[in-house]
Amino acid sequence: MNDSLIYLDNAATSWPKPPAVGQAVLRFMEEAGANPGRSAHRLSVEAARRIYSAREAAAEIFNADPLQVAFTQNATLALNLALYGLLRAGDHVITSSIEHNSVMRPLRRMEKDGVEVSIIPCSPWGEFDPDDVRNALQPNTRMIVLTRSSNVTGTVLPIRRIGEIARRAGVLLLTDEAQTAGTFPIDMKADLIDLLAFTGHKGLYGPPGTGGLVVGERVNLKELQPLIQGGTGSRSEYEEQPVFMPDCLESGTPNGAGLAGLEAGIRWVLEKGIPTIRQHEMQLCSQLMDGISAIEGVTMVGTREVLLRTAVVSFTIDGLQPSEVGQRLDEEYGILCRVGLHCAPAAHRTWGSFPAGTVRFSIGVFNTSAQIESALAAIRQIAKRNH
Ligand code: ALA
Repeated sequence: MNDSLIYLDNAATSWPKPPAVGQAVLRFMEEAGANPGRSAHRLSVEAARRIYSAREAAAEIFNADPLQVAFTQNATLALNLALYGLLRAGDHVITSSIEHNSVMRPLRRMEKDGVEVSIIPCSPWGEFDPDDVRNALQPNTRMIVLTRSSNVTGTVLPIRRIGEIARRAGVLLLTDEAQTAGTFPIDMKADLIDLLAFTGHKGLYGPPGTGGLVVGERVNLKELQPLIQGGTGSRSEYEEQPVFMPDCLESGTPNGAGLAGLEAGIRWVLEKGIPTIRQHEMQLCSQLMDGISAIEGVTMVGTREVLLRTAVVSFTIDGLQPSEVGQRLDEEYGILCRVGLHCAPAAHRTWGSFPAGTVRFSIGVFNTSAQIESALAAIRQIAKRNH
């Protein structure tokens, strides 16, 4: 690891990972590298056992049951499985104006195929009124799909209140937890979530290529059309896809080594405790926001209220393109962040930062207060040089 780097791109993927994650990947390859659930020999059984153990860990962190967890390669695939799996022409779906393209692009495509889409606006200050969702309900509304937290500004949406609205209306609630799994308390049952999409490589500190869709009991599996069909190692005598979880959504050889790493990441997060992780990240986030708001010529976007956000801070510097700022931060200061539109043009329109985008710092558990001070000093210098 390069200690001189300051990594502030944890919303894209977390780095570094706890050492246990890489060790678990290697152990899987060396000790259980066979194909799980396919063969009956000891290595295959061991691979299946380790993947089930990862399923238990994922279920624990979201308060679900292990067999409700279908692993995918990322949150995008999980969201696509839920959206394409359940929405049909003539259905209506409600979403927000701060979604990532992993939600917006499938919905825009499905609109062309006859799915009706309502987009509930979030204010530039992060206010999102659950009553607007309630008022948008129609007799043909099938689903509400919402990110829990904007990947651009960290703004958190009131998922539990929307869950209550969805339950009362008999509508499914799908949440995008790409930014919140591992960084924010999530309880599938208490939050009244029916489908929960997560990625493994951000706040859960697993390897890239891991994630999943948690499918709650209100989802009728007979209505959930699998996007991908194929070998599952189960019911091999049938040429039709099984209709039970997780096999209905998990075709083909899984990423066993990655999932072993994901389990290690989740167990590490569980042991540290999400409240402890969140407190650390939000302390640094406050330090960053206080510092940035005191710099002349620098404008932050989104809400400043720490209770209503995750540790993602977006800003612009007068007279400079975000890409120029990002390049200077990297080349001159060794500070790594993400600039531009963050695959979320709708969100940037909401925050008023479209089309140029922003410079985004996203904090992880391994960042320190001293690193935030260095990042602030760098922004001060860049902003000053530009005046
Ligand atoms: N969606 C990820 C991000 O916000 C990749 O950077």
